[in-house]
Amino acid sequence: MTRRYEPDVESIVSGIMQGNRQTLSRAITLVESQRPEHQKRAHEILDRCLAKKSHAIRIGITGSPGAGKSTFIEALGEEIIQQGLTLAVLAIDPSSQQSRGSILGDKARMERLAGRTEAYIRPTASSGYLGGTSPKTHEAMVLCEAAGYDVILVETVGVGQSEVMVDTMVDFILLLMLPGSGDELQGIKRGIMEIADAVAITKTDGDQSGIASISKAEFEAALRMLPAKHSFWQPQVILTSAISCIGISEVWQNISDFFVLMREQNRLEERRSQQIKHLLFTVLEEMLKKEFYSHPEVIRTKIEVEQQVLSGHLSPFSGASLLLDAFFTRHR
Ligand SMILES: Nc1nc2c(ncn2[C@@H]2O[C@H](COP(=O)(O)OP(=O)(O)O)[C@@H](O)[C@H]2O)c(=O)[nH]1
Ligand SMILES: [Mg+2]
Repeated sequence: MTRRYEPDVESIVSGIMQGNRQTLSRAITLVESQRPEHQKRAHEILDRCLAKKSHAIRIGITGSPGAGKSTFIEALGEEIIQQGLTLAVLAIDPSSQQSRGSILGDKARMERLAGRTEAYIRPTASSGYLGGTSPKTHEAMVLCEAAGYDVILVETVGVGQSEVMVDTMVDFILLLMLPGSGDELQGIKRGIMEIADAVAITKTDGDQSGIASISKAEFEAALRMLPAKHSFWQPQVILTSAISCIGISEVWQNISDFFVLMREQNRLEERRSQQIKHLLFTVLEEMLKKEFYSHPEVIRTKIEVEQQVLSGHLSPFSGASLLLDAFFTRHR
């Protein structure tokens, strides 16, 4: 049997830094892999890539399925390229867990962008995380930045909790909302509004334009009620249509204005430091959890403790302590 050729860390890192897309894709696959030998190499690659200073800006594009995120990214991508910049898109689609269809659909939707040398598109299956963003997204972003892309766009589905995760890895969050979705503001969407740096109302073409301006007023009113995310920034509501190319350059201008202010006040670096610290502990917690549940002594004790807790012979607190003891036995 012939072994598949596995390039070493050195050549992967230099491939990424030279902007080789195939190598970049390969490295992202390594980062996403659960296999310990892949993880080890991925970490070595990440260490090397992090050492390279990047000037990239990170933008999260969030909204419900069907809000028009992929189509919008295609239009925004064209605008970004026109400005003489390059971009990487991490398209995360939670529905892709059930079928690969939606991923292929997304790729087809971003066909024009996918054909451009200035753009790199990476559709990613979510690995069981709400909304699809995970620490792996952060790691994939680091790799894209080492490859020299100026703008990183992360597409995520807005489902409550996942926004918090996205907020810890991007600089700017653009929330996409359909015209007439103002009533959603009462429920789950409120949390998303709180972390949005701008709201784009999508698909304001055809007979949607009337409803769209009502929605705009509703969103503006809602945003005014929320606590400020940044003292220097008031989120705007922008009417857009990716298909008729309405408001796209306005959105980009708004994003650019934000980054000018961020840089002027040295806030970008400060935010990045907070994000990297957050990542450290998120990853640490994941590693601990994995270590814990795969520890032979924990596996052995778990069922018994569980039964004792269920039968009322042991409180959940004492049960948890017992499991921790089991975990530490071999380490002591
Ligand atoms: N009329 C109109 N339809 C749009 C626009 N943008 C997206 N769509 C359509 O809305 C549907 C969902 O778009 P998609 O970009 O896949 O949404 P996503 O699930 O948020 O990524 C597709 O059928 C698109 O063709 C737009 O600006 N105007
Ligand atoms: Mg999509």
